[in-house]
Amino acid sequence: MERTFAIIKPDAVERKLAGKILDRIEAAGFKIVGMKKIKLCKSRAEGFYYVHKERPFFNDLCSFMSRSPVIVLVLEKENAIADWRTLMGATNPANAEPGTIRKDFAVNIEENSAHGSDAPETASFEIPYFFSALELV
Ligand code: IDP
Ligand code: MG
Repeated sequence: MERTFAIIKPDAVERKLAGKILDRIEAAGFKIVGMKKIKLCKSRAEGFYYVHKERPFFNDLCSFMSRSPVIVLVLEKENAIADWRTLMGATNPANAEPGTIRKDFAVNIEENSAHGSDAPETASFEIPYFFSALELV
């Protein structure tokens, strides 16, 4: 079993798409082991995305991620990291496969509805950034 970290981003929560995305997560065989709705402040978003701090979109990205609530999740299944990225689709919805979350719901390359860890080391940073062990059940 593997765990990954996911976010239903502000654009999706604002448009009341959280239920549809959670339905896809469960239908794909993920177990939701952690879930909460939170509002990021700008500095917490900056800490989360620190690997992108030199990128030109960093400031806009952190403003977007902190403008309204998100739903943070820990998802468990075999091959969870790769399978969640497949279910989300490509970063840019214009390049995402049909039937993926980003193809169906994303507004654009920034407001792309969902986040997923890209590797085990990333998940090991991202999960404890938002959850204590006691919150994972
Ligand atoms: P990922 O979310 O598919 O792993 P990353 O390259 O890690 O993509 O980028 C993190 C987030 O930054 C993206 O999900 C998206 O919200 C935003 N982003 C990535 N590239 C761009 C860009 O070229 N312009 C604006 N925002 C971007
Ligand atoms: Mg990424």
